Amino acid sequence: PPALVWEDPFLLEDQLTEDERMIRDAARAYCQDGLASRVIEANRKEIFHREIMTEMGALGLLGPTIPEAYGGPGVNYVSYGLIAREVERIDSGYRSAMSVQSSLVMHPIFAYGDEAQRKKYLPKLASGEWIGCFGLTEPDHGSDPGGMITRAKPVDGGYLVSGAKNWISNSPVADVFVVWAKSDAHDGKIKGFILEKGAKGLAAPKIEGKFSLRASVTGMIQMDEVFVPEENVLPNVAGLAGPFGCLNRARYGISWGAMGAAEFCWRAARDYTLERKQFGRPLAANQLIQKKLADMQTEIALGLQGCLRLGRLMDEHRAPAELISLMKRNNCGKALDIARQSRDMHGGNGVSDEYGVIRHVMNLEAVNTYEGTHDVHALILGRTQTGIQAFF
Ligand code: TGC
Ligand code: FAD
Repeated sequence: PPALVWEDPFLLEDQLTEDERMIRDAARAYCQDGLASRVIEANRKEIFHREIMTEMGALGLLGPTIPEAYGGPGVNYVSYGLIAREVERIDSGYRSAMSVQSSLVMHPIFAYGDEAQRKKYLPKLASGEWIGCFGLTEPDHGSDPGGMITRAKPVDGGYLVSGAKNWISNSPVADVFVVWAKSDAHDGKIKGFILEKGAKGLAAPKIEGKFSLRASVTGMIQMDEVFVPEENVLPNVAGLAGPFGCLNRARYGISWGAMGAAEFCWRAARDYTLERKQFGRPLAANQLIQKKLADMQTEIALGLQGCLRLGRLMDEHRAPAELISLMKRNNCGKALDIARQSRDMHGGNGVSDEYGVIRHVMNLEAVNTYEGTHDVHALILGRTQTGIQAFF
């Protein structure tokens, strides 16, 4: 019988096209050579290295699915997922900065914007010259964004937007803010507004004391009657379907990304326990250790296979939102478990940032919470199979 390739039990590699492998290899090379060396300092000192965005832009990692006419490379969703996996293998904070830019800022401008908006914003976001952020969550409305209180009131030539958004990736360094607000001119429906840095009444203070995703910057968006001209309203969407159309794509990328982080932790646990001797033999010689390695291998292999299938369905426009919830929920939860186990298997060294796993544990706590918490995705899945709404 054929031998198992322990690193890749389902031979995922065989299921990728040559183009997909090339894109993955280019992303991997940049991540291993360009990102890995900066991440310990970035995490320790909470530094967001701004130039990472222009480096990623130059390689076509920002807005990978956006067509070339708007500055993107126009690759498929499987490739986007493979990129997210490589970036998050290094750090979820870097993947966060990238996926907000790609799925939550470029995607809505591309999908819901008009031609002038696409031409104005997308090329500069694709190159990383501009950084974008996405404001949906509010201090009092996280899992229930439909309850938001941010409002847009019509005035001559545009709108005055007032309200506050909380826990917004990239906001303190953002040039472009995609903000979701209830619009008085649209029967109170949620509309997307593009705000620009420097607008009067707009502030984006950093959230201090964040012990997760420290290599990515997170802040608030405070808006006090910020004037937004009519041409900066996203014309082609209204209602929660707008932000959720973006979240579907970001959640999909996170499913792959979380597996990248999990793979790092699994491989680190294997290497460490093979190397480290206690009681006169390698830790890896113990049954308890091998069981943990087997569990990690199994969950990662299944998780990646699920991601690939979901990516193929996305590329065929056949992916239901609830399937994205299933993968986001499963892979984030499993990655967090794997990171915690790996941390444990590293003993005392596991709490040192030199080994990387404690950073992944800290990061994955936020990844398991944002873009819909683990439990909120369970409620989405429960609703689909019972027909019963259990949110309230
Ligand atoms: P519900 O009644 O379910 O739906 C309201 C309207 O929205 C539509 N919709 C979707 N459309 C497309 N894709 C989806 N996944 C959709 N989910 C809902 C739905 O069809 C309906 O449309 P319409 O036209 O009929 O009005 O709404 P609900 O208020 O009961 O919502 C409940 C719930 C839990 C599903 C939802 O609100 C939810 O998913 N909550 C989680 C919130 C969340 O994910 N926030 C993310 C903020 S952004 C972020 O975290 C970025 S971190 C990024 C990083 O740094 O990487
Ligand atoms: P809550 O909604 O208050 O939830 C608290 C707890 O209650 C959770 O365990 C949840 O599962 C549970 N819960 C909630 N409702 C129910 C229910 N009906 N039944 C059972 N349990 C329930 N948002 C953005 O808009 N843009 C961003 O760029 C962004 N970036 C982020 C970056 C970071 C680092 C973090 C931490 C968050 C970010 N978020 C962003 C916000 C994120 O999406 C929210 O934190 C998330 O949706 C959860 O909302 P909440 O924090 O208000 O928690």
